[in-house]
Amino acid sequence: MIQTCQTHPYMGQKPGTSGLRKPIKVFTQKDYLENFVQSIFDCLDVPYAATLVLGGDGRFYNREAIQIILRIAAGNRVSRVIVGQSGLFSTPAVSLQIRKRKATGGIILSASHNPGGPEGDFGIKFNTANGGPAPESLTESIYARTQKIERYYTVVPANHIDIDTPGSYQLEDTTIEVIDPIDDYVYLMESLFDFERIHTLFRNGFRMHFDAMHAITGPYAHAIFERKLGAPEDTVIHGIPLADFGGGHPDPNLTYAAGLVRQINRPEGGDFGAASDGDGDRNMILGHGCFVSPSDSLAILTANARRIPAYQEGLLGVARSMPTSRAVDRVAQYLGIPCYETPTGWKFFGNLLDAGRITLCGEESFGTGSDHVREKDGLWAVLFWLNLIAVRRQSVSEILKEHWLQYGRDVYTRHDYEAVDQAGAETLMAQLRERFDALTGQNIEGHKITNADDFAYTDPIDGSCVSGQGIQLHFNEEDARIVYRLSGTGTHGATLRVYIERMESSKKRILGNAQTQLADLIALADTVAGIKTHTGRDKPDVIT
Ligand code: VG1
Ligand code: CO
Repeated sequence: MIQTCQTHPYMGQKPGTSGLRKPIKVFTQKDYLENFVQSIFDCLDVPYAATLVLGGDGRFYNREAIQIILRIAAGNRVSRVIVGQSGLFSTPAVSLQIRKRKATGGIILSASHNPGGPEGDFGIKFNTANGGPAPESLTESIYARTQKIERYYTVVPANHIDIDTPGSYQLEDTTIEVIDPIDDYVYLMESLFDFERIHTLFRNGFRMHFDAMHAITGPYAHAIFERKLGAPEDTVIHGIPLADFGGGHPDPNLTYAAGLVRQINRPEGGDFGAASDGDGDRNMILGHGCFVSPSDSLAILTANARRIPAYQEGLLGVARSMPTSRAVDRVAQYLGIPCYETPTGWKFFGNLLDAGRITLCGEESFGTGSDHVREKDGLWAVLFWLNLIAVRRQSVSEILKEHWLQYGRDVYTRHDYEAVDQAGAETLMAQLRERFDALTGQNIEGHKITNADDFAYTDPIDGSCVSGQGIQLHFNEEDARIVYRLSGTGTHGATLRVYIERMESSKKRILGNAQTQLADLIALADTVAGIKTHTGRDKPDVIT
């Protein structure tokens, strides 16, 4: 029943920061998905000997895509495919299954925080045997393959596998195992954190709201917080995964999860709020009347790791992506452990984790994780915070405040200009690059640019190099920095991200509002780069 189908390459099947993401209308074109998946198999050494893990965040087209991929896997005589029941798996849960089953890799169907539904986005990501996102070298090979592809292998007739019922199925030579996507993940979390202590916290009346944003973490969160940890039944909100995420934008930040923020900040709103994104790898942490920036969260988890069962022996080292604030660097220095600075994207942490150089890592974009899997992990971060609160018996804002008083505060903000004109955004970046020499040493409105560069990275483990990862203006005299980069996950025009930070150690100012504290640098970011001129926007779409 295996058939060879002729096909033609599509231009532009180039994976970005995290897999291939396109509007659903692009993905559903004839053979578009087939081409990309066959290109993955063409880049695997021995596809027929492979075990693959497969699942997605449940967005529109998830179910159809699963069936297509199963047939192509069978067409390529892949030995075994492990599928999450109903085609569902969170990104960290896929990472876990790949590692647990010693699989060759996994395919994740998600465009993460991008909206879904018939007008939204779809995405596909390949993870390798360590459970982490494919490195650049592999995504480049897959992309090169998509440019030449002339055929794919599939199974005809197009029999459907019953992915809703756990069990074992056969499609030609391929065994398909449909498994519960949640149990193993819950078990892993129990092995890392003190569930007994968190249970006691809830028993004593601690109130939390977790916003699953109608995305993949709903069922995981019900199982963990309400059933395992005894939190009240209304703890998880928007807990039913929907193909269009209820029309929302499943991105846990102050703009797209504003409802949760309002809820927590009401007088009786609760002690703790958290949210995750489309595919369950991001997290937002809120206390009553308080927001923990992801950069601060990484620093606080690092400083407190020894209080958590899984990390009580201490940390081997930590890493952060370049635009993430330097808060964690200060903690690493205090602890005397190495701290690495990597380009944006989780794939760059993989080698450091595999080589045992780091235990924790994170990004400013609401991503935090550890060596327990090879993806960032939203629920893991929430459980870490709960465990910490249970041990320290303090509120989120007390923990945050104490941290700042000890280490100083890297006051931080990110301004996103979404879906702006591509050419304008590229000109902005190009003009900055041309002016590094001229900018260095310049004093603009009382701020001295001590150095300007375009971030480049050499992987300390395999020596691979990447460049052009974002423009940094350093203001060393005031311990400040402005970073400009273009997003690699958007699907419309360009998205400009501007990251601004400055160290504040004056006790009087340490608790101030970030937008106010950084107002001078925010204005300077526009003066230097001409954001308004090049994007035509006078304010960002999202401020975090
Ligand atoms: C964004 C974030 C980056 C993150 C990536 C994938 O990329 O900035 O830190 O790793 O999304 O996250 P970009 O190129 O748009 O800035 V996820 O949760 O969308 O897989
Ligand atoms: Co995500």
